[in-house]
Amino acid sequence: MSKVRIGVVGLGFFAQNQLEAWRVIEGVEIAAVCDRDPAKVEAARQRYGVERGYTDVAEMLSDGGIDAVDVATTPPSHRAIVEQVARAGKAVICQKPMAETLEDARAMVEACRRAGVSFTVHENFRFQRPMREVAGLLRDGAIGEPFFARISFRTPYDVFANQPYLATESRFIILDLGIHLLDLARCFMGDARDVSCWTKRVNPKIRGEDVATMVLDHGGGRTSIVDCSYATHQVPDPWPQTIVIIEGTEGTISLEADYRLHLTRGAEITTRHVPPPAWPWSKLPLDIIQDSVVALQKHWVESYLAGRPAETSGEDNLKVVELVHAAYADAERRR
Ligand code: NAD
Ligand code: 89V
Repeated sequence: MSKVRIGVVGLGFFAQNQLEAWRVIEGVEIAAVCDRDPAKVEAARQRYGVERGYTDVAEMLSDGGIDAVDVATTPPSHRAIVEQVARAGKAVICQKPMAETLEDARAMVEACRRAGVSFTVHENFRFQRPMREVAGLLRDGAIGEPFFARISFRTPYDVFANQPYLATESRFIILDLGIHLLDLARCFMGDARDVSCWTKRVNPKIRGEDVATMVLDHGGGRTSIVDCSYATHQVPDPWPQTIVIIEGTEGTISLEADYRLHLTRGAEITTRHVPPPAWPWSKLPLDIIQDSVVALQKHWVESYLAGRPAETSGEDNLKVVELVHAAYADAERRR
């Protein structure tokens, strides 16, 4: 069977993980790479052995020979590129956040629906190995009916060193990082119908908020707390690990630092170590994120070949984008 031919657009900091991942996944090939910066195109062509390189998405699409486009550019460009790819009739994967505004996100989902192309958001946190384990325990009923969750990501890590654009955005932590955690909350507790939110900027050198606390109502008395901070003094720094606690009618699941997963039922506790598998390009401590990229892209290939939407389809991810904007609106109202 012929391979699925991928065109990767945006060859910056994070795309390197996506390119590495495509190379180890069976049944796909990187058919072309594209970035508006010609030096990045040349570097990616050399490094990943890709014949075709472009500085313009339209040119890449009109040359054909591509089944799907993997968009790894920064958010302001996402809508235009996704709409362009949809018009060309190709499947599209787009990095999170799908868009900066709800209006753009809705338009993107609609454009893909109208064009009849599959649209997936690269929302990878739910594909982290420990998160798959937590979801499996919940699915198996290991803690009965979950009624409370806390999903927490707190760090002093200097995220602006690799992603300087994050320091100048008026909205930072919820849109960039909280979005992953809100998706995890949905994955574990079901869709949320309401969110309350408090935000704060601690770092005076950045423009947006770097601390957020959100409380979600999942219906039926089920609640979760989603909290994140890039301003927390903590040694050792857990970045980029997410800490999870889920309480249920029959037990508690707790994912602690260093991938220690505890299951408590009554007076009994069992503990397992669930670190991510290592890949040749894994670089601690980002290995947890790097492996989740492989897992998401593998899932995408399976879904694409089976003709079904991926778990993180555009339509599904719209619910996370809605939560992000509801959280900002609530935080604004309180201020
Ligand atoms: P970056 O600035 O390092 O790279 C973006 C690249 O896109 C640049 O090389 C830029 O030249 C190129 N680009 C921008 N607009 C373009 C256009 N219209 N046409 C062609 N090329 C264009 O950014 P980054 O930090 O790699 O972030 C990229 C995306 O990845 C963002 O959406 C970010 O939120 C996401 N990200 C996701 C994760 C994750 O774990 N899922 C982690 C980090 C970043
Ligand atoms: O998703 C992000 O933008 C990254 C992280 C490494 C936390 O995944 O900052």
